[in-house]
Amino acid sequence: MSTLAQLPLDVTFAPIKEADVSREMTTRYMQDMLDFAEVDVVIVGAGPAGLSAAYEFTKHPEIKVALIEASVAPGGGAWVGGQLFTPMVVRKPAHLLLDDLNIQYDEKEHYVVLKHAGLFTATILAKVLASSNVKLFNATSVEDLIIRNEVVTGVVTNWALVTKAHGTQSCMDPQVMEAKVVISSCGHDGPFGATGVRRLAELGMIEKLQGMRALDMTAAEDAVVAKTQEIVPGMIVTGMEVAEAYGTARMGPTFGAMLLSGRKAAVLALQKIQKHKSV
Ligand code: 48N
Repeated sequence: MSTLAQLPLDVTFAPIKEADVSREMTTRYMQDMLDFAEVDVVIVGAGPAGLSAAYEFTKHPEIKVALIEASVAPGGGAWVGGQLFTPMVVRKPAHLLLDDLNIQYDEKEHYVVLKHAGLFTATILAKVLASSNVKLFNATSVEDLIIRNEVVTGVVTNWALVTKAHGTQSCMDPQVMEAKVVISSCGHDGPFGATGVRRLAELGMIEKLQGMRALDMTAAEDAVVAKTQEIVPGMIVTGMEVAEAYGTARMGPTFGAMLLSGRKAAVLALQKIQKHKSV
């Protein structure tokens, strides 16, 4: 029998040793930790901006990327459109990234509407997970940065549940991951909002955060993409973390800037790595 259609409804699974299941998971995860202890790029945060950056890297299999997400479920704010309504609005020309992903949408003159935000998130996540060079470490948080001579050279990680429970035990020390470039896409919201730029401000490496301004869709999306950049040597900021860092307006329930900001962050990181290689 070789297809699901041929499979009877009642089946008998072959016997299995429980320890084998543990060994399969443990060996693969530990191998990933060994293989990704040093990477070309770490992306912190797998919301729409981080996922769009990760998707761009799937087109460059020679670049090793670790995508780190504190939640068990990646996606950030991109599982709903706004106020928990599920359709997603993406303003043109960001629809071209949806075309690249072969995602269907309703087309209007200046924007498109996906029937469910999850259609974007599940599709782009599937592409990232299927890639040979981007590894997702979910349920893992970036607790701090590695900084050498004023240059960001990696991240400090821990299990996200440990990060949230540091007050309960001492010495739950973290892990580390070295990188040529860190892309910070930590968003503006929730318990981990903007953690990358908040840490830079605490360390005095950037001015205090400007904080995102009130909502102005038309101005906000252009500004977030325009200000997606290397905020300090070694770290590129993207997505709504840009608004927190530079005080641009928020855009509310429209996602085009997240998609193109993430893509821009990846291209800037690639240029940085290629420049680094050519010297
Ligand atoms: O969705 P977010 O929060 O962030 P973005 O920038 O990818 O997209 C923003 C978008 O969802 C909006 O907020 C929309 C456009 N609304 C705008 C508005 O005006 O209201 O995703 C960030 C992800 C989350 O999944 C976090 O869990 C994760 O990053 N994260 C982290 N993961 C690991 N370590 C950390 N330190 C960390 N900080 C955040």
